[in-house]
Amino acid sequence: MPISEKSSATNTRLVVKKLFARQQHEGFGAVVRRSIGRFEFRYFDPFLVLDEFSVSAPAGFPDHPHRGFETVTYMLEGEILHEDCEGHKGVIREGGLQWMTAGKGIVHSEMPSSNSSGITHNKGLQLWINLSSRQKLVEPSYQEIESKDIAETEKDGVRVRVIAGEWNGVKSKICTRTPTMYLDFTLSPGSRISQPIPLHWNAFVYVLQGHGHFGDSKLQHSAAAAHHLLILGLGGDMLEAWNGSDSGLPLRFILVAGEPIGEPMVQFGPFVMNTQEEIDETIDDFENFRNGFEKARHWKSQAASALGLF
Ligand code: FJE
Ligand code: FE
Repeated sequence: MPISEKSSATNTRLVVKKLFARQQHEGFGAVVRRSIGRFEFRYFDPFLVLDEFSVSAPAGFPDHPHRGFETVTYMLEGEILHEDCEGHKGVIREGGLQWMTAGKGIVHSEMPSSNSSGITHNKGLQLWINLSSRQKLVEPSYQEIESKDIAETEKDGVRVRVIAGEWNGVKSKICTRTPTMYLDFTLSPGSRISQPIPLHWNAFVYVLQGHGHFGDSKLQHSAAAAHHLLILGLGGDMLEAWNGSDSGLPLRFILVAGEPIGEPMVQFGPFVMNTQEEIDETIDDFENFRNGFEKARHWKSQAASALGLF
């Protein structure tokens, strides 16, 4: 093979699966569009769930536990108040991010804040990322970033917000336990990207707004609009995406990639472990307030108390 041909050989990843995320009810009167984690698409190692959620007070996700993974909540509109049984509390505002490592155990509530009563829709994305067996029982921790502190750049009609990883030398402050890249792109009409993706990582696109084309502009590509999940095949290290709309609307999507953990996964609702035995232990720990769930014994969130829940 001539050297020039060899050195220019990058493989573009193609879309191998496309799913539309329908609305479903979850939590307490909340609406989610679940793409990863639904019956037909249980697990995309290391990703367990991707929900595009919408909540209007008094609905939300009152007191519930987690163990064995991380939740990443990225607000698109409005805000969410979170409180946990360890006394950690805060508001995730529009454009802001909470990266929560549940680890050995967290019980928390995620509800629209009371001063958001005028906001009819509090919308965002919640991604559940699995942890390797070595990290499942780490101490819980949080990384929180306000919108103004999220790394953002703009070039040739492309705006990128770097949630995790790096783009063109712009780095996110988030430290990922399971190696993850999470980018929020907005492409103005006519603009395009050629985006490197680590070779063996599982990767997907979720479209938030507008109409885009994804894949290889010469070989094969897929068109998609809002609420569609596109799974990218392996065997490539690049994604091409472009906004070919004549509508004049921007195209907004997230591109997420993660290093597969490659271990057995057993999920029971908000508990994700490696074996059924560990799930049984987890249920036992939760019911008896042990091994990470101690503080949940006498705890009830202010949000749940205010609503008279439980
Ligand atoms: C959960 C049902 C749930 N998606 N998106 C069962 F609704 C939840 C849960 C959420 C959630 C919370 C936010 Cl803020 C956003 C979400 C599901 O809390 F954890 C279980 N087990
Ligand atoms: Fe939660």
